[in-house]
Amino acid sequence: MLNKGITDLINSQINKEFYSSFLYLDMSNYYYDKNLNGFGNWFAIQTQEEYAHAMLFVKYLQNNGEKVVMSTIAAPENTYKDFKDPLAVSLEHEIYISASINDIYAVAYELKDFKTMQFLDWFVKEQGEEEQKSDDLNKRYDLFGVDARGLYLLDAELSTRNYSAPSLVI
Ligand code: OFO
Repeated sequence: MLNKGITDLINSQINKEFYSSFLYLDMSNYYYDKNLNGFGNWFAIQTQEEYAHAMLFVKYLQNNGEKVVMSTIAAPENTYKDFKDPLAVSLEHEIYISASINDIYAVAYELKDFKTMQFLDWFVKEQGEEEQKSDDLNKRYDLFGVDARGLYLLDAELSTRNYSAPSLVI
């Protein structure tokens, strides 16, 4: 069993993770539509990762005998003004998700819910890596993406990214 406040926050986090998956699929679609298939691939893998995160939170509630409550996933805005825009939006989004996980952590800390804190430790680290990865992509785009040749090479590099399942097993 978990505290009701923690259960509610995790249910809300499940929705945020599914929204993240949805948002990144939208970005992937945007790039495929522009024939930037490497960027499309990079975001398609982000989509898979976010889906896997949502399912880890689902499993955590199930393992603790708590009810999983599904709620409506909002539609992404889908108004990208240029090739850089999804990269900037995704960095902002990762920062928002990190703050959301930190908020759950803070409540678990208050409640001395060490089990949830231990579960969230993986996500705290993962978010640090996600922010760094996204920031790095933004910076590389600024350096190389502004001329056609650089954009072509960066797109080719991003097409080599493969999916690997989360290292957390619960
Ligand atoms: Fe769910 O990993 Fe980032 O957002």
